[in-house]
Amino acid sequence: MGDRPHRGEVTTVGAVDAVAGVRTGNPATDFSIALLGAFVRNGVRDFVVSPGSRSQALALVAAELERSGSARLHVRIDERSAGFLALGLARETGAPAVVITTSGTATANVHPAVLEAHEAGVPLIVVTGDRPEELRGIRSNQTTRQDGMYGAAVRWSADVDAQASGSEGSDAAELGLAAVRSAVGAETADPGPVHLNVAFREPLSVAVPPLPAAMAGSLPARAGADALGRETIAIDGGRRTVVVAGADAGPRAEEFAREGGFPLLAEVSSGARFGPNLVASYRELLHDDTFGGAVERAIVFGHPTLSREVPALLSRPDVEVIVVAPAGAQAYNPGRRARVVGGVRVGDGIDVRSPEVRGWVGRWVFASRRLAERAEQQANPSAVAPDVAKARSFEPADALAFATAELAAIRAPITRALLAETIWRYTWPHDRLVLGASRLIRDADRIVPGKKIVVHANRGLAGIDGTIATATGIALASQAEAEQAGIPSGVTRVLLGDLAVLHDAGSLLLGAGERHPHLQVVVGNDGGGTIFDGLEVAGSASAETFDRVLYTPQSVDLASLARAYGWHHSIARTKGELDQALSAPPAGVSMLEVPLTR
Ligand SMILES: Cc1ncc(C[n+]2csc(CCOP(=O)(O)OP(=O)(O)O)c2C)c(N)n1
Ligand SMILES: [Mg+2]
Repeated sequence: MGDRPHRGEVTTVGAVDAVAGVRTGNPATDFSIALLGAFVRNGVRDFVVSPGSRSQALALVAAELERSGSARLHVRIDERSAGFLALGLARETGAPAVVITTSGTATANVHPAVLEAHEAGVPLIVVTGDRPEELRGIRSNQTTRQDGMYGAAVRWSADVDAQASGSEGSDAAELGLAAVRSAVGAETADPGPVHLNVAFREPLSVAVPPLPAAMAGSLPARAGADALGRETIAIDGGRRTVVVAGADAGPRAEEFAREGGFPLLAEVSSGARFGPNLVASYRELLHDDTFGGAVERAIVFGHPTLSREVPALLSRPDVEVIVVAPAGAQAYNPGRRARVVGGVRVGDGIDVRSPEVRGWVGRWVFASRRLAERAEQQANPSAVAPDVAKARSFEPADALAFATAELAAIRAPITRALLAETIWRYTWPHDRLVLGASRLIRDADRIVPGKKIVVHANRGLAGIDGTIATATGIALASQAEAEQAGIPSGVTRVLLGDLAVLHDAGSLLLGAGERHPHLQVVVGNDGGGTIFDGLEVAGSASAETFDRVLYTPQSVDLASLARAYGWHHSIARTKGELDQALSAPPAGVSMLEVPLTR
């Protein structure tokens, strides 16, 4: 979520609009109109519905809100897909997306997305349909203990009787506002998921009358870090300092590093991997005594998860660690010895033009560029500038040598580093890049250069689940918002491994009438989970056993899988094919398969 600003100010429940006045006489439907109307008035734009009987009133009202132009509706039969889709929508917009499910196991399928939202601080509102108290605990059909089922992962949960608060509607509206305020952290500065478990009695709904356009209001503002008791401190000079930017650190990390003249060690999904102070090859340099060994202070933004070197640095007793956490009750704190603050500013004692400051940051940046050039040459030998003299020569031998070299470059096989580097190169600011949990995100983190683009990754829990659904949500939200703003919308690409694709294959299902975003799923197919080949035990365990329980080989025909769901599929085996496929992704949804060697 980074520093994404929240839209506008608090809208109060008192501002009753036309939707809030609609009554049908059916408690379930009236409650649903009041609740969902309140969501829209308080900044919610996206509803994700999974079908079911108990939640029918909510689902029908959500459809009516879309029809009246008040909100966007997305329908998914699998609640796990629905949950991650909502997570992606919320990640991209900063506004809570609402997931609506029926009772029973449906509710548990949202749990993975709830956990990721909890750990990553993404606002999400889950509304689950349930039976009323008198039907619970007596083995009624499809009835279980849903109330409070997400435990400590939610910021707030409520068990509500739709009938008790339905006829008036004002209680439901209060509830909607309270849920949004809690999800965005309006009082707590601790955004995350919220659960409303709603008991509906029969008759479960009536036809929803056409609703007037709802008063689409703005989102409550998130509280400042002082709500968490965290102050903003001044950082002074005199200590050799680096800035570390982990997942979702946001552009503030880059700005602060630049203002203070600090080297910026920014992970690929930090939202801060750009600018003059960027040290892309930070891992190698952290191993080096004259760089990593010389660090005396680290200022951390976001949630670093991609390297072993950063936690090692932060647990060194000779390194002072300051963690900047303007939001989130739980702060990153390796070794529990960090000073956690709400913000930092550059103190008066720092002169960024002084030779010491410029020398320190300059050495890091220079060394990083040297390493990056070398890595790039290894990843992509053909990136070495073509021999232009030969191209211009009239000697047939020169022309042939040039053509042969160029052809070899186009036909070069694809490595992980080349794949990561190429996808990065084709991503522009109006595009979105989503990185799955795989060897590939780590390779990308090792090599890609600075670029100001929007990158998302579910690093809250780094699950391989829900990656396609999350990327779909990001694509739908970014493209809808661009369209609304009248600016060209780009493409969303997701780079992930084969097991992650198979884990979330169900999210390839876009039902009839559902929006197809411009989304390219890029699969690095190495036949299983090769990330585990990096484990120490890979060298000592029996190869057969290791493969069976960790690598978990698969040979699914991804082309058939994609086509079964109506997705375009293509394969890139060489650098030339990869360039072609990434530079012009087909309209709508497509899968690009890139075979990789183990
Ligand atoms: C839901 C979930 N289950 C299990 C894991 C453990 N895990 C991490 S990476 C991985 C395998 C990834 O394989 P693949 O997607 O093919 O990527 P590769 O590393 O091969 O590039 C697994 C099972 C996880 N992160 N999330
Ligand atoms: Mg794999």
